Amino acid sequence: MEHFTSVADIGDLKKAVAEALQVKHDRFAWDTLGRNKTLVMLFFNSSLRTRLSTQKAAQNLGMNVMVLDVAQGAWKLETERGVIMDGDKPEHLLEAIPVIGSYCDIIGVRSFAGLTSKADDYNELVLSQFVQYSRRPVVSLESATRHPLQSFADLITIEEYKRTPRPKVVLTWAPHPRALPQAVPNSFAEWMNATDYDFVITHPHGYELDPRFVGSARVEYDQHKAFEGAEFIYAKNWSAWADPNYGKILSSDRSWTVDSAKMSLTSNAFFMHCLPVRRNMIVSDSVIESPTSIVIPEAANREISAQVVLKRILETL
Ligand code: AN0
Ligand code: CP
Repeated sequence: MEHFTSVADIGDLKKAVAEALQVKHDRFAWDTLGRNKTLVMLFFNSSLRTRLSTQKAAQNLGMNVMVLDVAQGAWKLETERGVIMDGDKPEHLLEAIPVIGSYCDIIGVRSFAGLTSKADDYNELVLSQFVQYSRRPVVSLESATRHPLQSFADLITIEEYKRTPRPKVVLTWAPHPRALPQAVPNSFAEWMNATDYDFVITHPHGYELDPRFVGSARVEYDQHKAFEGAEFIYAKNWSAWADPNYGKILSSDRSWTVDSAKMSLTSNAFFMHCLPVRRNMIVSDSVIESPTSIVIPEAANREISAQVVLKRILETL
């Protein structure tokens, strides 16, 4: 594996899940593979899970890890090409990227969508510069349009918990007070479309995702109908993608919150969310605390997805 930025980089999903379960069975079996190799993780945005799970995964492989929070202590970085740098950003990505690359063997980058320019976000303005200029394998720690380490962990979790070979998996929009990117739902859709599951997306009108990510998924605007017979409910908020409302909140309708009444329409579905989650906006306390809530094992699998990705990259270095 050269870079890891989308489902296309992981190849055969059955093989990837089998490798993940092998790693999970004995995560220290490759503890010399990363000897004298360094991972730098660069965060333009906050993180709890990605930061800890990816660092843990790298340590399981014997790697050294350095973490830089761009907002705390580093120079503010200009990302646009051709600007006169007379503002508050003293350094350009074009210097910062090769400098960081000179100190490490693999670079992880988290850079969310700005939600102001759809073109910048969907052209992956920041991530693509790391791929182009770092001369190092780049691992997405959530980019403007995708969160593949999350989606891979989600897939592993569904494979562990599914009760039928082709479960009905429902991605549902849910309300949130702040505008959030489409990266998590885009990526989840991309990974689910690469499986043979029965995959359904439900959201209010106006929250249509980019058709390139929706792919062959069924879109059902009636959330109750979508939940019928579901075996997995995957909740997430996202802001609008369609023009002219890109990045905007169109609805904070709490009738879309996932609660026990809605879960009772499902086939005793497991509840999933990538976290962090706002309780009683996205999901009720009773659902997230119920025995069918698998958000904690889902988050735990972030260590496993990251370890498979780092292991595969290390095997090519
Ligand atoms: C981020 C998002 O929605 O993309 C990160 C999720 C992993 N969530 C928030 O900013 C709350
Ligand atoms: N799910 C996830 O990526 O969480 P963090 O934003 O805490 O890393």
